[in-house]
Amino acid sequence: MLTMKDIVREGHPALREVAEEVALPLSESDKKTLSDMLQFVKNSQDPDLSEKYHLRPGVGVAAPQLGIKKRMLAVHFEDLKGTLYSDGYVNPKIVSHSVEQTYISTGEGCLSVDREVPGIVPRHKRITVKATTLDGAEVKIRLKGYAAVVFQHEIDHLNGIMFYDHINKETPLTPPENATPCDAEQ
Ligand code: SB7
Ligand code: NI
Repeated sequence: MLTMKDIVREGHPALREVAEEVALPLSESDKKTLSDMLQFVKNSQDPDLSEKYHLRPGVGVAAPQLGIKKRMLAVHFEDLKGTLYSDGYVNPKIVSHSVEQTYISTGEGCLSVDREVPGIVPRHKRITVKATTLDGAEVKIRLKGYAAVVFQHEIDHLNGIMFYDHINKETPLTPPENATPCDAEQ
């Protein structure tokens, strides 16, 4: 079982490297890693398990956060409409995105960052992602608002990008012109 001990923190090189494409079909060992990642995200949101194992709740995790330089991520969350996103994704690729931006009004955090970094993190409001899921299905998913933000945060980890890289240094709390918060309406 994965715990916070397995999560690498700022300073670990894997968080700043471009992760490698994963060979498909998934090897048994990659499949195990990805299903462990999904279970970790689920456990982190379970009140009993998160307390028992001191897990910080998170909506997703990317392989580089385990020090593994592979293009895999897992998410488990519901969007504001109640649609559940709960799967492992391999070689995800944003194939198109809106010009319009969005952001979470309270900013973002990261399991690999043990400090608060205030500031608006501008994201594409809509994205289309192609990926292969944990069970080997090739999918094309259209995401909007909060769900789009979560996938962009995770896909950034596969490219060595941290959420605070997107915060404007001069005006961290000023939203960009073409951006609306995704947590106000959806
Ligand atoms: C805020 C937090 C996350 C995504 C989008 C907004 C994920 C936090 C957990 N992670 O560090 C996963 O990389
Ligand atoms: Ni993160």
